[in-house]
Amino acid sequence: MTTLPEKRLAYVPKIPQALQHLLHVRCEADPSSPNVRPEIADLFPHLHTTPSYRIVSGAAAKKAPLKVGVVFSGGPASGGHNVLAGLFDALGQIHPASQLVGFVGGFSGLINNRCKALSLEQIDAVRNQGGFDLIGTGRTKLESMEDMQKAHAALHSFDALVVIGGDDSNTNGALLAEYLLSQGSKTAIIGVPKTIDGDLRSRDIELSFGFDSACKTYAELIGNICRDALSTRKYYHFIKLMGRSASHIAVECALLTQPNLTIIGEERKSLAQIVQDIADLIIRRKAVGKEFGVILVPEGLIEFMPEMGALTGELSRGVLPEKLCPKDRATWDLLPEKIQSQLRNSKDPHGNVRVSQISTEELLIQLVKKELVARNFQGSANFQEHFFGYEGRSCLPTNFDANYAYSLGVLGALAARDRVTGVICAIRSLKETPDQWIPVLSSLVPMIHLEERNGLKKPVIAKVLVDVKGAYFLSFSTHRNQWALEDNYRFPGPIQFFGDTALTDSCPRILELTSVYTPST
Ligand code: FBP
Repeated sequence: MTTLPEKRLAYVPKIPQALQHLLHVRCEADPSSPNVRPEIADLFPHLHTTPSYRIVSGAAAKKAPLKVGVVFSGGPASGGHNVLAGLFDALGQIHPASQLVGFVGGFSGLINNRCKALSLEQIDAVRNQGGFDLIGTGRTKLESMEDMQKAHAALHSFDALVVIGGDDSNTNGALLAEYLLSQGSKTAIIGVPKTIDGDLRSRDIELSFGFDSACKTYAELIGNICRDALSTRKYYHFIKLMGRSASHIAVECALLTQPNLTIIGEERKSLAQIVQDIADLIIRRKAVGKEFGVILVPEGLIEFMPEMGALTGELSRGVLPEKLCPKDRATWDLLPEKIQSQLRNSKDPHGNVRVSQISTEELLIQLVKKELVARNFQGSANFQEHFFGYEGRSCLPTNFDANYAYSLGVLGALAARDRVTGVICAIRSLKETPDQWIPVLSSLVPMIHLEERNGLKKPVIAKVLVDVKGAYFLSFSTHRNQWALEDNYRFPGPIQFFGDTALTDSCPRILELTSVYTPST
C-alpha cells in the first residue's frame, strides 16, 4: 500500500522560469541595492559594499565541479529537505561531479567539522518530506573568534556554505562571510530564509519557508476545535500558538479560521486590558446565549504587555520578587503561583526570563476567572487550554513550501557557482504562480542593525513584527467585532496535495494581502 509520504516523494517542485536553465543565467549586481547604516558598515569593512544580485540571461561563469556545504540552524520548518534537494539537483546540473556536504546538527557540526557528503539516494528519500532529520539542526551560534577560526578551517576546501536559518543564523552567516573575506578565503556564505515565525522579511524576502505549512497545520486543528466548541457549546478554548515574539502566525490563523478573539502582541495592550477584553467577550456572548468560544493567544504576548515587560526585565536583572518596586510587586502578586514559579525558574544562560516557557494561556484563564467572580458573572465559563507549536514545524510541506524551498535551494547553488557571498536567497512575487517568481540574491548587511542583547549592542537582523497599520492586520481587525459574537468559524481541514489547484497550491494570506512587505510606520 502506498502511504502519503511515499506518494509525496514523486512530487516535482515547480520553480521560477529564471531558474529552469541554470547554464544560461548568471548573477548580476543590482544597482538599486539598499544602503548600509554607517555604524554597521564599520563592523563589516569587507562585506558592506556587497550588492544584491538579480538573475539575468547569459553564459555561465564557471562549469567546474563545486563543493558546497550546507547547515540547518534553529527550529525545523517544513520544506528544509527540499532546500537540500534543490541544491543537490542544481549542483548536479552545474557539474555532475559537484558535491553537497551537510554539516551535522547545526553550527556545532561546522565548528567540530562533523559532516557527511549527501548522496542521491539520501536526497531521494527526503524529497517533499517534513523535518530536518537528514543532517539535523541545532541552536549553537558562532560566538567567539575561536569558533570563526574553526569554521574557516572546516570550510577550507569548500566553494560555498549555505546557511538555512532565521534572523540570528543569517546574522551569523554575515559575520562568517566578513571573517572569511578578512582572511582572504574564497568560500562564499549564502543564506536561505527559514522560520515558521514569519518574522524574517525585507524588501526582497517576502516570507520565510515553513510559515505556510505551520499555519495550515494549526488552522486545521483550530478549525476542528471551533467545530467541537460549536457542537458541545460548553468550553472556552484558549489556544496558544508558537511564533516566538511576532504574532504573524496568530494573524494568519485568525484569517483562516475566524475565531471569536485573537490577541495580537503588537497591539501592546496591558495584561489588565486583555483580561478585561476576554471577560467582556464572555459576558457579551452569555447575553446572546453562548457559553463557549475560541481564543487565540500568540506565544510572544507577554513580551509586549507593558507591566509584564517591566516585571520580567527586573527579574532578568536578578531582582528578587521581595525586592521589586511597588508597581512590579503589584503585578507579581496578581500572578498565579504556577506562573510565579515559571518566572523564577525558566531562565536562559544569561539569566533572562524565557518568556516562551510561560503558560500565557493558563495565566489568562486564571485571571479571567478572578475577573468574572469580581464582576459577579452568573453564567458558566469552563476553560480548556492548548498549545500548538511543534505539531506544525515538521509536517509534510504544503506545495507552496515544497516549491518555494526547492527554488531557494536551486538559487543557492547558482550563488555558489558565481561565488556570491554575504547574500540571502530570496524570491519575489510569491503570490504569483511559481514560474513567475523572481529570484534575487539579497545583500545581508543592509538588513542588520544594532540591538541590545544582554546589556551589549550587537549587530543583528531585526525581527519584523506585525504592522498594526498594515493591510494584513486591517483585514483581520475590521472583522473581529463581528467574529466575537457571530460564530463565523471556518474549518479549513487538512493540507491538500491532490485535486483542485485552488486547494493544493494556495499561498499564505500574508502574501495575498501584502505581496511586498512595506512597513507603514
Ligand atoms: P526558529 O526561529 O529558529 O526557526 O525557531 C522558531 C521556533 O519554532 C519558535 O516559534 C519557538 O519559539 C522556538 O522555535 C522554539 O524553540 P525550541 O525548538 O528550542 O523549543
